[in-house]
Amino acid sequence: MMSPQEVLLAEPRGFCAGVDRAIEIVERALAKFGAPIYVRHEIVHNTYVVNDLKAKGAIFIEELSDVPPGATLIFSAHGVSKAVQEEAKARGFHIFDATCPLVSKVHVEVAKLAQEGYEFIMIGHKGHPEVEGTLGQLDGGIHLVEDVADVARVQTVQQEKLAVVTQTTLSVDDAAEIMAAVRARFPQVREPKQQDICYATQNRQDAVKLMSRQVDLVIVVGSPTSSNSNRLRELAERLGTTAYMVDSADELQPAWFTGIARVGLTAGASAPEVLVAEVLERVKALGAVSVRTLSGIEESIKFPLPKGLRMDGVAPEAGEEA
Ligand code: 2E7
Ligand code: F3S
Repeated sequence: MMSPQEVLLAEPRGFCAGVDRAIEIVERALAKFGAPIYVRHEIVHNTYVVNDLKAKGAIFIEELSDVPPGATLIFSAHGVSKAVQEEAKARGFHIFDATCPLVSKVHVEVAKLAQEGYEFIMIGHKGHPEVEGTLGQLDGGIHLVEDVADVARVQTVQQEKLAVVTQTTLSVDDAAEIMAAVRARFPQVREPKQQDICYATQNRQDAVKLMSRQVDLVIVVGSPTSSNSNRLRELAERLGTTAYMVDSADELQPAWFTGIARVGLTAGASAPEVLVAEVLERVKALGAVSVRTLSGIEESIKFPLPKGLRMDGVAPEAGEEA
């Protein structure tokens, strides 16, 4: 019986700039203000990250009524609706916003075009916190479509000023197909200048496409709630390669590797590299003797921290309180 011989690592994989920043915001808030620090929703959709921050004194909540008066509150990387933002302000919390700047950019675009009288179609997954946050930038006027069939069902008030926005972590291929259906039904629709699917989603999907062709099995490290991680697993499977998503190395089942020579390994944007290393060790223990990284696009993007958390532990920045 064949056991795994080689592991191919996808590149890029794992943390994106928005996740780096969001986790850093919670860690710096803990260091600067002390525990507890309240976080609305999982800061990013990863069990390990959330448990690690819980151990350091973060408390994750969904309802603002569970946050005590005067507390420090952080919004997750996925963003929040105007209603949540306003309620948090009204309750007087000390707020830090860990919304990914690429999500905030979509929020700003929605607000700007709404001012000009636009109505919207949003391509996204119902119930996902990013989608709730973006839909909640306006009091209605954004029609959510999840697939091509939904496009036919949209009932707009007018069609002269109609714009499309999307969730940042969609399948690039699905989004293109849905976008084509939107364009076919509403030829005058305004599309985002640069698509809303973020660079990290695009790059991780491109890397999985390249890798899938060269392996017999793909393992994606990611939590079940992580949209972008699910898309990576789904993409490999659609390309005809068996693929599993695991939250940690413990979930790997030796039976998956029976008759498999090459294993491809990647991680969603919210999955830490330490988990990838643990999975890699486990696959090596099952027999893999060589490990190779499939070099891909290099990511250098970094997002600045919010004002008030930009200290480096030595001296405050100019104009900032110690
Ligand atoms: C925020 C946004 O936390 P994630 O797994 O989130 P998704 O949206 O993929 O479920 O990954 C990082 C992240 C991605 N997009 C955070 Cl808007
Ligand atoms: Fe932002 Fe994309 Fe990461 S939206 S949080 S850079 S996956």
